[in-house]
Order: sequence, then structure tokens, then C-alpha cells
Amino acid sequence: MPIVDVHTHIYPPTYVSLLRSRKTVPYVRTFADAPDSSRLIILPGEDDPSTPSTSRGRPIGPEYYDIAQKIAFMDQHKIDTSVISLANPWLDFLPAEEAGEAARKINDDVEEICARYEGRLYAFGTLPLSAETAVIVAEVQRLAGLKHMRGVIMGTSGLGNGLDEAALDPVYAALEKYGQLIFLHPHYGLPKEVYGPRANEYGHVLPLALGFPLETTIAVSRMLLSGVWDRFKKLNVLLAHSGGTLPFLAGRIESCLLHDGHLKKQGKTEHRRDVWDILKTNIYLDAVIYSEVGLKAAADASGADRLLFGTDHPFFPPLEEDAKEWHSVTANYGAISKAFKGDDMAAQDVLGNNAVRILKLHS
Ligand code: 5CU
Repeated sequence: MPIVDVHTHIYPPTYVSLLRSRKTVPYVRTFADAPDSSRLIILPGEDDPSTPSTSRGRPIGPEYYDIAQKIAFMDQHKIDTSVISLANPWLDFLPAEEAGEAARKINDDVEEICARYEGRLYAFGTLPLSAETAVIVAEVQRLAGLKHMRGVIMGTSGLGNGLDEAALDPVYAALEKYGQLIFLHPHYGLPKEVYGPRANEYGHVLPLALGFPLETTIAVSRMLLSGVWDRFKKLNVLLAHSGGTLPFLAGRIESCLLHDGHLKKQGKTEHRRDVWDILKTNIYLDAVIYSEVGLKAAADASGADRLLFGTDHPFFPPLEEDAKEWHSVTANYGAISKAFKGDDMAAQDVLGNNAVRILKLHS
């Protein structure tokens, strides 16, 4: 039975060079007080001058860009196949005139990396979302012809105003037409004020544990409310981190909608697909939630046949230098075996069969 990791990132060498050439977030650099260690600074506000340079962002080593390290990690954790994707913030920050060419170069690099490890690697491509719509649509079409591409990874900002912007419709139409799934992944989190004046004392816990999942939840809710899935009934989206908090909050979203007089007057509470229908028809959820409780909510909301194992490698490496196994991986394996205790078939499906079927791997 195959084990397939659908949530696993890479910064290909071309992208790392781009980050090394930059002076504002996102960038990679070394600081004078620690010249031997490069740091990857990507999240909004991560280079705040009040943070010592040696704890800004995260150390970046070859596990972020060297595919041999990804393969070694897969071997170590018994992962047969990985569907790799460029990590955040993708190409969101590039000026319009540079984005199209950068996307083609990075997608070609990733395609070539996959071809080197036939059968072990597939990928989600990257879209030049700051470019003109025609350039984005052309890249969607081009990706559909690349052997190892199985969809696209996207953040929540879309063309700049979020995923409920009508201007995205031609992109959604192209993704639907070419049968390409969106792997929706957070990056921007929540405004830093919500974390309070002591936020610096809590490291990355609040933005990563709560900001990321809430960002995803809000982005998907906006898609739902703006009727994206009423217009694009076959548009499929894989949500990172088991859907943020969507499985837990879907009932509340549906109830708030039904009780909204303003929406009712506009006829928006009827003649629409409800959240539960979309969760079971258009949405897939990764199994990167590290606990049985969250995983069971995801399975209840979308069905065990729509859940896909993931690791988030190379993020969350073990802090112990001699550790071989990554806690982030064993926690996700453990959650699957507990959530599907007594149902080996469902566990196998989540570990790999679902990904093979949904992403048409090995075909
Ligand atoms: O640790 C982090 O900042 C991240 C990140 O930026 N992206 C991701 O996918 N996981 C963790």
C-alpha cells in the first residue's frame, strides 16, 4: 500500500537565488552577528528590528532546496511518493512584468526535478498571480501539459484582493477546464494586533498554530459566500492543515448565513450549494493536523475518502540535533492510526490510496 505525502514543500535553487538577491521580506541572508547561518525570512513582520537577528525567521539549510534531502526524508519516514510544491510566499511579491517568466522557470525546474525521480515525485505548480490574467491562464494551460504536475498551489490573496474577487473567475474557469486542483495554503496569517502586546514572547506559536488555519478558514468562507462553487461546480480545492478550522465551524457558517436578513433580501440564502455539500464534493483536506481530534472532525466533514496524508516538510524540523524521525511526521501517522483504529482500509486510503486516485498518480 503506497504512502503519499501531498503537503511537502521545496524552494528550488532558482527561487532561493531570487530570495538571496532581495533586501525586503521575503529574503534569505546572513547577519553580521551570526555569519555562518543563513536565515529564511518569509512571514509578514518576521524581520521586526526588535527581534534579535539570530532568531528572525528560521535557519535555512539544504533540506529547503536540495531534493536529495527530500528523498532521504521520504526514505527515513517510509514515504513512497511526494507531491512537492513551492513553499510560501510563492510569487505573490513579484512585479507583474517579472511574474510570468519566473513562474515558467520555477515550474520547469520543479518538473525536471520530478522527472529525475520518476514515480517518487509529482508536483503542484505555481501561478504568476501578480501578472495579467491572460498570463496566469496561459500558465494554467501549460501546466496541464507537464507530465508530473497535478494542480497548483495558491495562497489566500489571489490577484491581491482575496479568493472571492470576481476578476479571478477566468483563472477558476481555466483550472476547472483543465481539471487542475488548487492546493490552498496560508501565508499571511492575521493582523499582528490580534496576538497582543506580548506576542514576541510566544515565538511563532500564535501565527502558525492559529493565524495560518484561520487565514485559510476565512479565505474559503469568502469563496463560499461569493458563490465561487455555484459558478464553478467542478472546481476542486485541497485545503492545507485539514481545512484550518472549517470542519469545526462549517455548521456555524451555514447557520449565520441562514440567519442573515440582508443576504435573505438579496436572495442569497436560497438557490445556493450549502457548505456541507461543497465540503463533500469540491473540497479535499490534508491530514496535517497532528491529532486524532482534528482528524476525526476533518473525516466527519468531508469523508475519509477525501483526506490525504501530509508532512509539511521541511518546516517543523526536530529541534534535537541527533533526532532521526520528525515529530511532525510521527504525530500525523499516529493521528491516522488512532482516528481509524479498527478500519485499516480507511487508514490506508488516507495514507496513500486517496492521493493516488484523486491526483491520478502513476498514470
Ligand atoms: O514555519 C513556518 O513559517 C511555515 C511556513 O512558512 N510555511 C509552512 O508551510 N509551514 C510552516
